[in-house]
Amino acid sequence: MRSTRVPGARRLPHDIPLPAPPEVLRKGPLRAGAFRTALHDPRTAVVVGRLLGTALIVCFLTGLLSHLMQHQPGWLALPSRPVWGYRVTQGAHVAAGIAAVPLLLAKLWVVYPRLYVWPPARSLRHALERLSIAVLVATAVFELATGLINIVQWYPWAFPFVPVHYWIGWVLTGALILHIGVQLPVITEHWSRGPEADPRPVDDATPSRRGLLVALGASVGVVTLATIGQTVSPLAKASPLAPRRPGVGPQRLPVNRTAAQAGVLQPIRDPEWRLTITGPLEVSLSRAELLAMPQHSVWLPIACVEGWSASARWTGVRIRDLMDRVGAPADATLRVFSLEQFSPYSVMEMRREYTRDPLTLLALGINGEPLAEDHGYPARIIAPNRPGVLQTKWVTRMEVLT
Ligand SMILES: Nc1nc2c(c(=O)[nH]1)N[C@H]1C(S)=C(S)[C@@H](COP(=O)(O)O)O[C@H]1N2
Ligand SMILES: [Mo]
Repeated sequence: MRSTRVPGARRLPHDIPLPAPPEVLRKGPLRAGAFRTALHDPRTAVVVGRLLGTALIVCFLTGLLSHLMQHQPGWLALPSRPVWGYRVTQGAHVAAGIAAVPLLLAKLWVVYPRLYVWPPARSLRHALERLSIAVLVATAVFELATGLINIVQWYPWAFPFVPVHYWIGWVLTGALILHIGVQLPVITEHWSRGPEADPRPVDDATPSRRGLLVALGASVGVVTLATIGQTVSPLAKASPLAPRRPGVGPQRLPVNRTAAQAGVLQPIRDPEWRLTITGPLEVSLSRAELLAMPQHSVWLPIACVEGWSASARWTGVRIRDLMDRVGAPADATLRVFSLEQFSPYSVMEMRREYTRDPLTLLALGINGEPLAEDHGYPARIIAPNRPGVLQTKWVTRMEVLT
């Protein structure tokens, strides 16, 4: 092994020649030549950074969309088409988040020598810049970690995941934009490969940049393939790490929360179950009466916020037919109540884009069979292009809001 001193070993990613720390501190990461590989350079930081930045921006935009679909502001009309829209955007949200994990690890490895710049803060501006990096790293780690833990359905924290994941996403995006702004000169300078851009490995034990990027590409490929089958059905068998897979579950559809977990077994098995609809008029319908109404079949996906999705053939009564029964105005909003109580799924609202859509059903059957208890028996909502959390199961009452 050659033991040449790495040229510019104390020239860290900003290309700023750094003053040496005081003699007593020149140990460990603070000694000259502490970082032997040439891959802690700005070009590698830019190449990895733009991949990571792209993944994080995809996460932010798809996450924002998901938030708007779940908390629809009054001024925003949502499209109920394409029916698979949310399946694609939320699948992309989770896939980009998973791909961002190896990208973030690689990026942190490339730039971590900058932790040891000397002096730790040259000026107020430099100190603030370093603080913003601390916020960026902390929020990125937090978002990816909580997202991952959430999709495996483990909720070990004492805070509500959805609003915290959402608001930290804004902080992360702000810190990311600031970082891109501050680093813009470095980014533009190293965006394209320079003549001496691919540094030769220092010795046999250190990788080349190409080697690093190939390994990184392979890691992203493996984690993506191992999980993407949760939404891309033909790849389900190739995805051993997918928390849930299309086709696996009662009636070939995954279940998020079973009837037993939701504590609804007793009321849904009650032969006296009836659906009450209130509006200008009021009706109460048994399952047999609902089955006697015109039945429609639709092929629609359940697309869970946690990234899995699966299509099924749903059969039941059109929501707009039920609303007509109680004399609801065409643009009325519908509030739907589940038998499940004290849960975020107990009440759901649906505006006219969905209620008037001929594909929106009160489903009574799935894939040619009566709904399984875990899929919402005796009746559930299924609507096109909507987050799974709004596809309310075990419906008991609907209220027309006028
Ligand atoms: N009442 C009620 N409805 C619910 C849920 C629930 O826990 N309780 N889970 C929701 C979520 S998060 C999803 S993804 C879908 C899952 O539907 P499935 O179990 O029939 O596949 O139902 C939705 N409807
Ligand atoms: Mo879900």
